[in-house]
Amino acid sequence: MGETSYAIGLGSNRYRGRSPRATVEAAIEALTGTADVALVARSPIVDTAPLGPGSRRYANAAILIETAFSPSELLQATQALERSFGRRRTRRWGDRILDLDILLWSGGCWGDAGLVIPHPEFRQRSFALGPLVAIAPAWIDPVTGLSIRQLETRQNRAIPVDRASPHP
Ligand code: PH2
Ligand code: MG
Ligand code: MG
Repeated sequence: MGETSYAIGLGSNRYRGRSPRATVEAAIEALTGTADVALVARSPIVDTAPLGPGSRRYANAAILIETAFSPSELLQATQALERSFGRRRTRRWGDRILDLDILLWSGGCWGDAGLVIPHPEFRQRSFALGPLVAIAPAWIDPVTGLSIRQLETRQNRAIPVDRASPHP
């Protein structure tokens, strides 16, 4: 009743008392271990090469959740969790203890000063699409009209999404 689904991408590539993989595991438990957020599905945690200036490999995963939170409320919750794990905002794409990105939501598109859904770059990132395809292959990206499976296939073949037909 009034529940909304979201896909969340998780990433970690810094040790802080525990490994990136254990950090991602703990973050999934922390985010979904409350009455406000229910875990629907989770991907395996994968080990990925850093995209951008990061110096260490990442542990990445994706989860599907259900919650009555609006996108803004969920962003507040995910940012509070990032802070509680010790995240400090430094340079864009720098190494991070915990990154929680709202990738998709069942309401379609959202955009305000602090948050854009779908995540503007998830279609180009195999570390987001790989975990996502494990939990939501048939979810339709409202921007391109393509399913997550189609986006992941195209990403692997390196066909730019903006040249891909939405109705193959
Ligand atoms: N996140 C970034 C930048 N680069 N690379 C990998 N492999 N995984 C990530 O989660 C990641 C990244 C910015 O959020
Ligand atoms: Mg990110
Ligand atoms: Mg982020």
